[in-house]
Amino acid sequence: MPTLSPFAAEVIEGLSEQPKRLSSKWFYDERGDALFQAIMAMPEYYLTDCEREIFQRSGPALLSIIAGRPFDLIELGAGDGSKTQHLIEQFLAAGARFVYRPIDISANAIDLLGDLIHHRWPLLPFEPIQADYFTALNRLGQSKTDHLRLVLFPGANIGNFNRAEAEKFLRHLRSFLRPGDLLLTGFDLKKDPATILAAYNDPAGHTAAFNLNLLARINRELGADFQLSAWKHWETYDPAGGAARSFLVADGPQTVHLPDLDHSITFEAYEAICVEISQKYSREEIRALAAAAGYTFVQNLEDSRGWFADSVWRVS
Ligand code: AVI
Repeated sequence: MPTLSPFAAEVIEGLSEQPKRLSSKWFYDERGDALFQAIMAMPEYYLTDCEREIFQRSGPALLSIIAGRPFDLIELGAGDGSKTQHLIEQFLAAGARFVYRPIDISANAIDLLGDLIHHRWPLLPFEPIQADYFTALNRLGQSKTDHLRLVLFPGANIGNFNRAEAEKFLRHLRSFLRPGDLLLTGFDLKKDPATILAAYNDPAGHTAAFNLNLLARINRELGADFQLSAWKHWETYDPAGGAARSFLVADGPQTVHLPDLDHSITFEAYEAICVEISQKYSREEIRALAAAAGYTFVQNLEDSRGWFADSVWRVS
């Protein structure tokens, strides 16, 4: 058997489990990126607007926590950096001394962001790192600077881990930071279940297309023969636990072949694959997570509706 790529290995492992599952981290190929942009632009997906509002007005609060020290503004998964530019604008207007260090695995995203930053603020120190988060943080850990670090992990990406995985990720992140460094993490807050469900169950079908693209990607990259029309997007929200879950449900019994991997998978009628968890938090749960992962809670920066929190923690 040839050595499997990480994608192939995870697909086979997840689809061999009971219940079947796939990780949402594989959503983001080129088509998935475009579909996620469409999701962020739709009216039901409130998360992006909430966080933009927070970033538009949180510069002074963050600068008062930083208390005049020079700092590195490190952004995990910077993408197009559009929300962070609101913070940069406020930081520069207040005369703050900082270096902008976005981290992104995509060279293309870093290049586009670089063009934009150089055009808008030619004098802003800009030192991007093209790598995965932990490789980049490790590299930063070896640099000699005595700057304080303000690490941004925005966008409710933490919600795509379950509670135990989130704690493990945040602990690991802390191991690359120094006492006194700051972490800002975006959390979608628990709210009216109807509002949450609508954000993941839009009538235009963008979320369904986004989720189905995962099966299409398995077809494209692993030579499988999923029939996309035989799968239906199904969303649930559990208001007690706070998890929105996305499923793809088979509308009849079927066998999917992966000839390149010498593998096939059978599905019973109405068998479901869990493809994403989007965990929502209460304010109390955010504080508890900070403590469990080894941080001191500093402050929640919230939007005017109280739907989203960018929570600021200090490395204890
Ligand atoms: C990237 N992540 C925070 C999104 C979320 O809300 O869980 C992904 C997403 N899935 C469906 N819509 C958006």
